[in-house]
Amino acid sequence: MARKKKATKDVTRGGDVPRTFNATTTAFNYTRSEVMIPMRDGVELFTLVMIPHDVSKPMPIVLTRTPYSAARRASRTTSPDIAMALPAADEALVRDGYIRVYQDVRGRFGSKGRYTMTMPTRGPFNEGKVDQVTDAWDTVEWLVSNVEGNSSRVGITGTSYDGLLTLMSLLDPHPALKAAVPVNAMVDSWLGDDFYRHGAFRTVMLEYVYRQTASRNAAQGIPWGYHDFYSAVLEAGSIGELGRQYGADKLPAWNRLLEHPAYDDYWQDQALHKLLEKAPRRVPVLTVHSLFDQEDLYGPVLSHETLARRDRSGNKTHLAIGPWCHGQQSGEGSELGALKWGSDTSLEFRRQMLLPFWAHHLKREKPSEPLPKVLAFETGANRWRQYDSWPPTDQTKSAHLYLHEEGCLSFDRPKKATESFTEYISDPAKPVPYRVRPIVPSFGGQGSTWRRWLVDDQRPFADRTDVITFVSPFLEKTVTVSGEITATLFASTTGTDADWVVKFIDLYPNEVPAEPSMGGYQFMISGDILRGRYRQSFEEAVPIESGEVLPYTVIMPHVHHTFEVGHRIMIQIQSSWFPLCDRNPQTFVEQIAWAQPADFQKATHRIHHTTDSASFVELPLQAADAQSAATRKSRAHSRSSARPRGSHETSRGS
Ligand code: PG9
Repeated sequence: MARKKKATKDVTRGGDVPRTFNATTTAFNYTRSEVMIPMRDGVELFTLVMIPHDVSKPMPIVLTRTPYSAARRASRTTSPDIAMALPAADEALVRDGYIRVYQDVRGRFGSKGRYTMTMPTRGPFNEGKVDQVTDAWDTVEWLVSNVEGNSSRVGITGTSYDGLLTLMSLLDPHPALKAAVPVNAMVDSWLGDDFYRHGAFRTVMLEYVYRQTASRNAAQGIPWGYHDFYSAVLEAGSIGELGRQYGADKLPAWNRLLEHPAYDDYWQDQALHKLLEKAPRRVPVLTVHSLFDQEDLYGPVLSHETLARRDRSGNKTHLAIGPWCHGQQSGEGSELGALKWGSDTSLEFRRQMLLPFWAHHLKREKPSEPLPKVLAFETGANRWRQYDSWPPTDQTKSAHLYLHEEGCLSFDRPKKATESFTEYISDPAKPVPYRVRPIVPSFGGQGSTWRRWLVDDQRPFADRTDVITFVSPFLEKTVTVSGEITATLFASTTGTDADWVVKFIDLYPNEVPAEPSMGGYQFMISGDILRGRYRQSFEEAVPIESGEVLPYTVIMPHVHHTFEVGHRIMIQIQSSWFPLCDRNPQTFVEQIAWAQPADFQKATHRIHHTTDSASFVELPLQAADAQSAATRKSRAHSRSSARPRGSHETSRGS
């Protein structure tokens, strides 16, 4: 006789959590799989594959490789809709029948293996058998062989670090790789992306390296103990000391950055625009560049130039330039800080350029009109323009805008033969802030507005005695600048080293009726720093001869901007940009990262404006503007020129 099971009221026995529980996914319009893909050295990489249902044809794959967690990119909600689980910009892709794949690079998050930050390609700085080039190759091979329903056509894309990985996949592209979209890619991190800006160290990188390498999962942020990053960096003294205080001297990636202050073989061997020179030029590439990218302002244009030069067919290389901060092309793009562009430029780019590019190369759907080689948003005029090349040198003429006495700017060369300079005292104890304080730590800080700092109003700095300003008369005609600008400063210092920061600014009319808060706004179109010790060669630091008038060439980020009638052009010059960049002690020392308190000395700097030492900014002006600049040459360059009639018609954001 079967024994009767004793009834129990105990609800705690097995606990409430079953050993296995599979959620019902019948309503889901996609399959999400997590796979470990083996690389050639046996290391397995965590990969998330999102396959939309209800697509009858084989589907192309769009892959992103990242150090920032694949799982986080594809787990937004528990909705049955694939688009709800993915970043917003992926919606159009998955609706359109693409398989979306995200992968953690080796040593990060779900992937096995060891992480090396911005791992150099195989060579003197990586003696192993694998790198991001082989990992991309092995991943594509696995995906086309194993993912159900794929069409054997793969595209790769990513922003910033993921953009660097995108470009690396082009160094030895798998045959199934048919298109690439590097966005805001870090390409040359000494010249101007992320780690250095022409020799000046970007202190914000401490925060980045710490988060990236203190743990596998980016779980640890720096315990700053400061709301104002300015004070944190200033009080530490040197950047080496700052890192040491937070234990970063135990992080190999941090030490590597400080060990290579000059543009040595470590940086040059990794510079992707140089590596791409030797790579096969087979894969169509759409490069995306943001005009106000607070992190990677140089890379995209540099790598595009190499790719375009090496594209013999002339039809595999495209460039999109938008009025965005880092990564903004994938979000909402109708404004940045106080600047309004009049429409959602990010959406326009994705619809007009990105999706047709993928469709053309991954689905073989020809666009109704050939895609422009260059699609560039012109700030100021707030419109998209198309060009055959970037910079559009066939449409521009170089013009020199000279610095003059009494803070004037003009296309005329100064006439004075001697003794004409503007002088300021640069005190490392009171460096010029790059933003209005308090400056909340960039990446991790609560309430940080780091993403939009490049468009901050520069007015608060113009009044400092250690920031000198030069202003043009009110413009009577529009002036359009397209391409790279450089400043040549003839400067002298009482110190033996110095930094030179040049900011190129659109000075708004005193009143802007359509948007009163923009009256007198100082909009920095471009700006950069040169560490004076690298004036002769980026590869070698040499002291400055105290008191000597020497030329310094400050290379600045590309612009595509129209100064409207009634606006003025302004140049600001200063010798610190803190704590965006570390302080120059102004006394020559071998290692600025480890400068001692006594090395930081006040110095008097002079910017000269005589006929022979005529400091100027070189501008690529659109041809018509260059002509009218030439005819304006003989006009007076008085700062007090009357405001022209009609300046109230200045339009913004329309
Ligand atoms: N700009 C970031 C970065 C890339 C590579 C190295 C260091 C920083 C990024 O957004 O990925």
